[in-house]
Amino acid sequence: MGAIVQTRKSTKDIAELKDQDLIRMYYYLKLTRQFEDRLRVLYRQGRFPGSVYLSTGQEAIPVGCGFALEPRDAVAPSHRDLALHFIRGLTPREILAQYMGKKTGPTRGKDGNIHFGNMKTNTLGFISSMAAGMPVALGAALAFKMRGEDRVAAVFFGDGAASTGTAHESLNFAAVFRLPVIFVCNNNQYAYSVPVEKQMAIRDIAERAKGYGFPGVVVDGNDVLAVYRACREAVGRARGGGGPTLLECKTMRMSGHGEHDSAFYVPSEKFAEWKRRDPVDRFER
Ligand SMILES: Cc1ncc(C[n+]2csc(CCOP(=O)(O)OP(=O)(O)O)c2C)c(N)n1
Repeated sequence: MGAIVQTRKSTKDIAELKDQDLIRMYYYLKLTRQFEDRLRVLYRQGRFPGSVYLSTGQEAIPVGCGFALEPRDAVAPSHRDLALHFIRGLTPREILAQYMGKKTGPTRGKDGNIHFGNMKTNTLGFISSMAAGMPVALGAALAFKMRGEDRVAAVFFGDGAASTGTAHESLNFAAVFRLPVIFVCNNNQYAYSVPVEKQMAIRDIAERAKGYGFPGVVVDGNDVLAVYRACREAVGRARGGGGPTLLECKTMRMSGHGEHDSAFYVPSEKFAEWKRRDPVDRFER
């Protein structure tokens, strides 16, 4: 039996969402898209000391999960989860200050792009894209469990990171200690220039969870309601003592790895195909 594939058909948990929540979800999808479009322009104008890593095309993942988690839960966002920072209260002005290396940014000018967090909002600082946030999130989850707190931790990472040793050790550790953790993998088809089919021999990353002894779920990562529902279920399992879940959100990175990368290696048909599934347009419709 393979990984569980979830579709949007069941609306059971979505029914919990009020109109106001749906409007807020839409707000964060749009805010992230428009803010990142602006970052792209500023980068090209040479206004930032470092590079820029964007989440265009993947916004539904941090938004869907951001709404499925409670503020008391810990999140460890990846470099493609800007929406999570907005949902947890950082402002566009603060993020811009971060990119410009100003003292009004979350690292007060110590970093020029994505390496920041905010302990006041239970947002663990981003270390590296290659799964380094996983053991830290496990530490948070272990602390919650040992203290008997009703909190979970969610850690976000890419398909490339999913194949590192750290990721495998983390999945195993979480399983053995039955930690209240949600592993959210954005499978955006590329790890830098390497397509996913060239770095793993399986179709669904979620399949790996079975080898460690917990559920793996495949979800349409471009459907914010499907992501919300799948994450909500995983959060419920973690809170109830049922341990971890690996949530694989299928999506597409609709730009280069960073804005310094033209993504010349991605066939244009692939971009066109995924553009039709754009998460913001879909939710709007
Ligand atoms: C130890 C280490 N090796 C290499 C890199 C460079 N690097 C940054 S992101 C990345 C690929 C990440 O791919 P994936 O996990 O699929 O995430 P995505 O960027 O596609 O969201 C690489 C190789 C790094 N940051 N750290």
